[in-house]
Amino acid sequence: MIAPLHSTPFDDGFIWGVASSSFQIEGAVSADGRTRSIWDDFTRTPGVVKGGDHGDVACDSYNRYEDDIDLIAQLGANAYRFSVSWPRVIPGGVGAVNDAGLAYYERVVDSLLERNIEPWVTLYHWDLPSELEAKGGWMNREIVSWFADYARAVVERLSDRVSHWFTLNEPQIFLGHGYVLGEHAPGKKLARKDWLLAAHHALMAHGRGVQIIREHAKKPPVIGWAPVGSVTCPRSDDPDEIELARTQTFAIGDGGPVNNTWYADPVILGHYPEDGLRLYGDDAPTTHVGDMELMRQPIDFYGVNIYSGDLLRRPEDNGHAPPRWTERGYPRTMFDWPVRPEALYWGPKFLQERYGLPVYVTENGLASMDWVHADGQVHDSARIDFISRYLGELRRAQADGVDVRGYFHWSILDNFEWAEGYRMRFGLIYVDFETLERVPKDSYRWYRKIIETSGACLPASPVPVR
Ligand code: GCO
Repeated sequence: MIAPLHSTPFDDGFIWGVASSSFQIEGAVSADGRTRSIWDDFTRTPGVVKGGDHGDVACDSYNRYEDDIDLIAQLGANAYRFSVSWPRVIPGGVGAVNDAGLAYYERVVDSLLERNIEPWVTLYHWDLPSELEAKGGWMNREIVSWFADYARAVVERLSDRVSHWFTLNEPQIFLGHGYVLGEHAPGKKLARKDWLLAAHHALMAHGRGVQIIREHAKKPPVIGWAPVGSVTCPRSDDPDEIELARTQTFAIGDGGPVNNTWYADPVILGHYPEDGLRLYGDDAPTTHVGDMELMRQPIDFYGVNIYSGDLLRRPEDNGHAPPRWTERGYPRTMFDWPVRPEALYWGPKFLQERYGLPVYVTENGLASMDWVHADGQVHDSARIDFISRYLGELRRAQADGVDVRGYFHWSILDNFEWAEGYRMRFGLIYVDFETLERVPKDSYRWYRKIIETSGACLPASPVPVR
């Protein structure tokens, strides 16, 4: 445990949260009218998920949400980011609303509010109803109206108590891994023209979702989204390097699906980035009248999921990145992601400069090799150090004038980590996936102290990772 050096706290009113998603924690995949999602289907494809894991039980949070919310309350968190499962709410994806499905989320919301925890609801965190995928999924332009109907059902039921909303979680990843690499559901490997069309529809669905929330919310809504943040960090404080890092952060790069601007520029600036349009050429989607205006619905914050960052590629590197893996022996998480705390300084800073919105870090955390030690505790010192370093950098960004307003740790519980199954443990709470017992890790207690002191217990200044 790092010695609690008293240092500057985060600003008053800073949001201290934890995050999860429906398919990764709920289980109960057939309970109360829920129908299949693309992840139920994908996990049944032999060989695609480590260990043949699936989400049938997961953390069984569908049945244990009260206990989990008690643990969130004992943490002192004032916000909980979770997602609603589309196939629970509208079985089959379109048509009749399933009252029992919505009733579950009402119970979750009421439990949170009873404990003075603000619900932050993600409408789409990857569990697309299987029937919609059969109709083309994100490739079908009708998904915009399908998503609108789903969003309206959720907002009409919950918005008298929920005011914070995310439309989509990480379009770069659900499109990139699901429709390009084939490593996530639905396991497709589309041509560039096709995944770009799917992305176009996803951005339109985002915009339509914002409209629906604003039209039907019963409380004034605060609306954003949660894309992944791809951050290039300078390798010094040289202003030219910082400018080059900024440029590289917002470049379309090799034209793959994981970048910032192909998604954020339409959503916030109202147009696709020029470098992307040049690179994609005829593969770029045909935009119909009104498409870009629909995408560009005003949002209230930029939520961003940042876990790591790249290092600046200097001209003398001949455009080649210092590949993450060549930094000999550089610290990495169990997912092989470099520990790059400065990504939580430069990412929020660069994003706010470009898009002018308040920033919330809506996911940050690491997979580490956690197990219950002989003393019955989980001594996850790597997570403690990780959290301390990343939050130290986020606080530095806030002190330097970046309007960063909150942090949601990923995740409250060890959970189903997509193609990795249950082997990648991201939780502040250890889950025994045989007994489903929860064991708060050392990092849970450290995050509780951080929340109590609003960061004043963090080291006074960041210590470079080595
Ligand atoms: C994502 C998803 C989460 C992941 C987490 C760890 O960012 O990929 O939002 O569902 O579990 O990021 O990979």
